[in-house]
Amino acid sequence: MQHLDISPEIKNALENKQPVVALESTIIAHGMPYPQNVETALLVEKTIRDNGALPATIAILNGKMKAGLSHAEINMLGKNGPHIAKTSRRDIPFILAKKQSGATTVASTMIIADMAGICIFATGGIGGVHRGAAESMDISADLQELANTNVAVVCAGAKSILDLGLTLEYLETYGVPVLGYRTDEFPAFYTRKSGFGVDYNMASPKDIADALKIKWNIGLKGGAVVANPIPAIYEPSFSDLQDATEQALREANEQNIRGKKISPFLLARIKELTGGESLKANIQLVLNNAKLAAEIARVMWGGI
Ligand code: PSU
Ligand code: MN
Repeated sequence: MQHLDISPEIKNALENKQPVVALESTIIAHGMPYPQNVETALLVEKTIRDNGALPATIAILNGKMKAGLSHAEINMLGKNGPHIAKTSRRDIPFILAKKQSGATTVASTMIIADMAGICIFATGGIGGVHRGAAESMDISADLQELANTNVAVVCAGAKSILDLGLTLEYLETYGVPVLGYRTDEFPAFYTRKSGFGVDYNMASPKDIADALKIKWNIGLKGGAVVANPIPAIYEPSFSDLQDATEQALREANEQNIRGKKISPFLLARIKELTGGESLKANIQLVLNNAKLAAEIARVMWGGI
């Protein structure tokens, strides 16, 4: 396709049915500060390779949708972070038409992964229904994408800056399965527990891959959330995190921060307020998700 550029390595892997894991770029450009964003993105790619799959980081660069970035391209996204447009479903054609670059969210990464033929995707956390959504109507386009696009998203749940109960209700309405990897509880990103359950507790990558294959083989469109709790040793102190989250939410409200700016603002503020502890946890949970996604991709297609 004219607008899609798949790197030769990823193209070759897909043609030969080798396992590939998609990765998003909003987390690089807007989710973490430089240089930790670039270091993490490269380490995530390495983790996927070490676990027997190939990483395809997805972004829009100079008016082309890309699956599979070079290290220089990842570095460019990380360095220019805030100046790169956060690009969700609605934005894609406009960034392409203007030959600009865009950092893809979970929603737009799913779209491009699906076009490229990749169905497993690893990230940190998905967007969801924001607290106060009954007033603001702030519901991430990620949820609607999960309803429609055949890509499974391996994540550490969703942040407690969101309304997790409403997020899970929304996913239920749209028929998106929420799987817990060796857990009965939906994790809350930095923490292993949220007080909310998952639909199915999955014991192994193979069990996850088998159910996904059936879902798509029988023509049930849409994705799945594979919720993988942060390893206990990397879980930050719950009360510090809760205090930081509450304060960041208050400040966002006072400063009238809305729309696509809110998630990056809260992430950066929580990092400052926890003295960097939240960022350390964020990096570890992403690596943990990359490993699981590679394992699922591997059993889906067989090893490389
Ligand atoms: N949650 C995180 N880190 C992130 C994001 C979410 O912990 O970087 C990013 C993802 O790219 C996600 C996007 O798709 O924020 C959701 O933004 P919004 O709520 O504006 O749809
Ligand atoms: Mn939003």
